[in-house]
Amino acid sequence: MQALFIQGDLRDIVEKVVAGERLSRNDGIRLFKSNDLLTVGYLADMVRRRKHGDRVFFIVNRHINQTNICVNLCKFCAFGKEKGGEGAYALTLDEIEAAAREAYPFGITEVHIVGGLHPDLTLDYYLEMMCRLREALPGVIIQALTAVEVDYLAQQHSMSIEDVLLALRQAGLDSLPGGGAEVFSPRVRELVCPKKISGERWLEVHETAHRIGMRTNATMLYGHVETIEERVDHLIALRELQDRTKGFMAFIPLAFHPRHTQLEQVVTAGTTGYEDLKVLAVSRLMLDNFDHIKAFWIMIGPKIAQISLSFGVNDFDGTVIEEKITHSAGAETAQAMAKNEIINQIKAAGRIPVERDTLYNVIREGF
Ligand code: V47
Repeated sequence: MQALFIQGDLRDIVEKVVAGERLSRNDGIRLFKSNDLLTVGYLADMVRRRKHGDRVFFIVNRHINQTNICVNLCKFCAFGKEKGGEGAYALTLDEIEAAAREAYPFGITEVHIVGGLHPDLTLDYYLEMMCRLREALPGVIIQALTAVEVDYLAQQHSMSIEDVLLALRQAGLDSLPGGGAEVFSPRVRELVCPKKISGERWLEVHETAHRIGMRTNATMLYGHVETIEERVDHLIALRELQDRTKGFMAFIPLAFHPRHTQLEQVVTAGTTGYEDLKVLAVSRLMLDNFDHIKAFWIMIGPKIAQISLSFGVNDFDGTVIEEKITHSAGAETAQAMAKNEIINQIKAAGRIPVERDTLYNVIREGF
């Protein structure tokens, strides 16, 4: 009821959120255009609290980027390299297994593996990767391969998306991460990632994963050439798919880092903390059918990630251990955050830390 006393331009949206009504495209645009960040955040916090109370999830995980060799070379990406180019690499399966084994004693429950579209890494490489990780790290969940990588394997082998996913699952893949979504608008894709699969195809891969019972995440790369309307359309496309499948677990907005990318001359600065908080909050409000909104501290920094816990976020990701994609593009954050540090950040925000696995099963609560 307290929210009803808020005055100003957003009053009708406040009433909708208090009543638990779905927000429209126009509401989303107005929220993004509003400079009343505290009201937007207050509303997102109200929704978060309804869904999760004081609990904030985190995960003990290890990211591995198997290769930076990529045939797409998107303009927003400083990580991708041409085959044979300076700094190009592809990890062997032994190296990947060793990296995962090294992290096992830290109590990881997830390995998160994404990389470039390497023309010579076939489905067999990935199937063996899954089998070896499954065997080497019993109980650890494998979240790997963006929709873009899954599509590339399907093209390489003239297979359907479903058959690729079924083969990978049989070998040990549990879940798809949310990368590669960028912004679905064809205009934006033409400007920043002309060779990448379309937004429709990205959604189709996730819909297929959901159909075979695989849970996935979703992202949006913001802070480059996209308009507010294109952001809202992206969120609504995700919301519509989620209405049909209920297969998404979390949404993670990704803050664009311009350094060393082909967009460096066009987008001269990274996102601001104000924008990061607004994107997280509006995402919470628009994605009413998503359980979790996740802050990836690697991209927005631990301080904004912590404050975002009062702006709609209920998941603080993660220990990570090693991150190459954002750090290639100038990220100044650390590579890893110790589990205790994450717990401290959450507690200092007045919340209850809950360790989860990839699928949001609770591992431990009450630290
Ligand atoms: O797909 C690439 C993005 C993604 C840049 O699913 C960039 O739980 C910022 O998807 N600046 C990979 N972002 C990371 C990702 C992710 C991260 C954390 C959790 C999850 C999850 C997924 O990073 C890429 C692309 O969209 N990216 N270049 C850049 N310069």
